[in-house]
Amino acid sequence: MPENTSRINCKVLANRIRGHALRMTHGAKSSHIGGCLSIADLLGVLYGKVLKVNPTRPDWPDRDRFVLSKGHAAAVFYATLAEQNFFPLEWLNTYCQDGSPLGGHATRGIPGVEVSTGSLGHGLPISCGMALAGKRDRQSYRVFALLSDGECDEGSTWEAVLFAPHHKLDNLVAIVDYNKIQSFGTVEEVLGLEPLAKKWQAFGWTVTEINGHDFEQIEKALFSVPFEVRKPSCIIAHTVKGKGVSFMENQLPWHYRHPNDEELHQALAELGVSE
Ligand SMILES: Cc1ncc(C[n+]2csc(CCOP(=O)(O)OP(=O)(O)O)c2C)c(N)n1
Ligand SMILES: [Mg+2]
Repeated sequence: MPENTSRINCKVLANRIRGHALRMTHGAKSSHIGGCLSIADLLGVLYGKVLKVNPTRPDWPDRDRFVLSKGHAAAVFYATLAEQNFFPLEWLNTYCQDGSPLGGHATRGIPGVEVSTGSLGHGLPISCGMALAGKRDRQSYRVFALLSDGECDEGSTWEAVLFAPHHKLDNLVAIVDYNKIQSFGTVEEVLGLEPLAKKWQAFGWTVTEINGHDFEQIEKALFSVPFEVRKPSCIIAHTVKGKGVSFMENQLPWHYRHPNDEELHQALAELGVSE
């Protein structure tokens, strides 16, 4: 079975993609570095170990599907795909520049990107469709959707949360990046979600809560899916927006701000990656 051939240590991968995302948002003067850094460890494990994908054949029919529902975190997603050889690393230098294939939100057509996302609240509904198609076609692939906590404010997300258990989609995994911050305020200030796990459970999902920066916990959860047969799985990952860069952690402005020269230098030094 063709699978990802370029597997590297998940922690190393997570650190590298943090470095790329910092350089990309600095170079493009673009937003969303905070929400990129909160999912780097999840992406490191997903692409380093879990997903059955093949960069030389991105449309391999049996591949697992990954949907970055929080499509504004495109920089770190593109960095992951480039590190995994879906396309050349050099493309990352063109991020958000005129004529580049890589825009500021995840875009279908770029090798490894299943769905265009960025308009929040669509990733889980689309993932439900993919999972239902897989069941009906008797395919073995799984569908992993990575959502933001902000997307749990949206009705379309909750329609999908209702839909998946009804259709017994145990090939579907929703991962919530619960970094507790949205664009202009904390989740608690904007629209509180608690008790979040109980809400997903009440809709019929099997739920586990993890520290989304603890590699053992991430791996254990992702290798245990489906948690129950005939039920979709939800992983609520408690994360830190801006994780890995001291002055970005839990700081609201880094949803929109890009690092200047000095901040980039300091951030890369903290991560121990080259300029
Ligand atoms: C439907 C929709 N409404 C508004 C936006 C603008 N927007 C971009 S990111 C964001 C919220 C950021 O918070 P969250 O969703 O929690 O993302 P994260 O913290 O993971 O970056 C919003 C409202 C959007 N992309 N799509
Ligand atoms: Mg958030």
